[in-house]
Amino acid sequence: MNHDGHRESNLQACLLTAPEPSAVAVIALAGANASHCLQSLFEPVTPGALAAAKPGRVMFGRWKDGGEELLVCRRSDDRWEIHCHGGRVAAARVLRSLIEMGVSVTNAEQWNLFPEQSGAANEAWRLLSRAATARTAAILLDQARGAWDAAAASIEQALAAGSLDVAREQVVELQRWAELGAHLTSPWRVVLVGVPNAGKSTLLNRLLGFERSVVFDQPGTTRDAVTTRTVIDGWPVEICDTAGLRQTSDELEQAGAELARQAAADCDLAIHVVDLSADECDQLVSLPPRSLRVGSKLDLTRDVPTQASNLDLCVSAATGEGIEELLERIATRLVPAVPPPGSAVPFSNSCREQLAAWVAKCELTQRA
Ligand SMILES: Nc1nc2c(ncn2[C@@H]2O[C@H](COP(=O)(O)OP(=O)(O)OP(=O)(O)O)[C@@H](O)[C@H]2O)c(=O)[nH]1
Ligand SMILES: [Mg+2]
Repeated sequence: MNHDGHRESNLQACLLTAPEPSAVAVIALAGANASHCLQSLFEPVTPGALAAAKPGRVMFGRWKDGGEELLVCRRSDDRWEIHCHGGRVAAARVLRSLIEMGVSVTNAEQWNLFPEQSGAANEAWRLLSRAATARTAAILLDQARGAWDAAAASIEQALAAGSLDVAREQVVELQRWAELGAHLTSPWRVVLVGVPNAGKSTLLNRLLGFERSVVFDQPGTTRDAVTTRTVIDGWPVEICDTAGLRQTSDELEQAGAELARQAAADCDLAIHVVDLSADECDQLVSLPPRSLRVGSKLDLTRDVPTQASNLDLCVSAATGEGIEELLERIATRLVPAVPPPGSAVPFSNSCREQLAAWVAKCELTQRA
């Protein structure tokens, strides 16, 4: 309740910072009566009416419940931010005081940081905190700054004017970046498959630059799917090392092989590791359409390997030969083209739904 005995039902608050403890927590408060509400909860060191504070004004003072010293900042006429200690207790106390005043608390996923901007731009601002690399963040930042909105407006305008060809051209351009847009906050999945002892785990460790997977000279070492996140050419990638595939009656090994097959069927790129020093040719793996066949242990083969004609490239995880090229090949398979800076990229579910609707209107084919 506020001091007049009214619930501040038109006010909303949101914890803008991550719920984990940090140096500072930021809580937004928005609504026509926000200054009034804050006045009854916060006591500025320099006495004065919060309602008279200009946007941009930062005030130091005390939170009445608990007495914590903190800052409040007026962002606009009807928006304030409360910057308190970043521990869970401090942020929870501020939120509790607001709830007791009747303020409703909104999930950060629904909060529009910049109400004057579009829903898509606000969504891009929200997703930015989940971008794993500078490269994906730059693409999201373009969308937050209006790249998607500009493309959307232009397509709607063309459709409204009946210029189907103009709209179609722009929609096709957006379709080009749909897959990239789906990976701005979640990594591409790359899976290493092959027979036991092919050198998958050694290759994983070499690609990562540290010892993640156990390597041993006996076939059947890796029993589980071992997943690790990394960055390749600025793109977030999750690499999965798997159990070797071979005919076996060992149930444990079969379970590992089943996991490997599932991972290979459900990935963005499968790397089939083929041991160049082995006698038999490995035919056990059925690969998804997007795959690379990589010859391993190049250092052990003196002559040009006979299997090399079926392979995309050969590497030695032991010496590092071919590894840079493999990394480049992985990057270009995952992201064959990069949108120029400032391009619109369908980055969220709502963008993808909007794109699908335009595709239908333009009588284009939906891409998977
Ligand atoms: N000389 C040489 N040996 C390698 C290379 N890569 C792997 N090896 C060796 O090959 C053996 C098997 O390597 P792993 O990486 O464990 O093979 P894997 O495919 O993960 O095997 P499983 O987990 O059993 O399926 C080990 O003794 C490695 O040291 C390489 O590039 N050169
Ligand atoms: Mg292994």
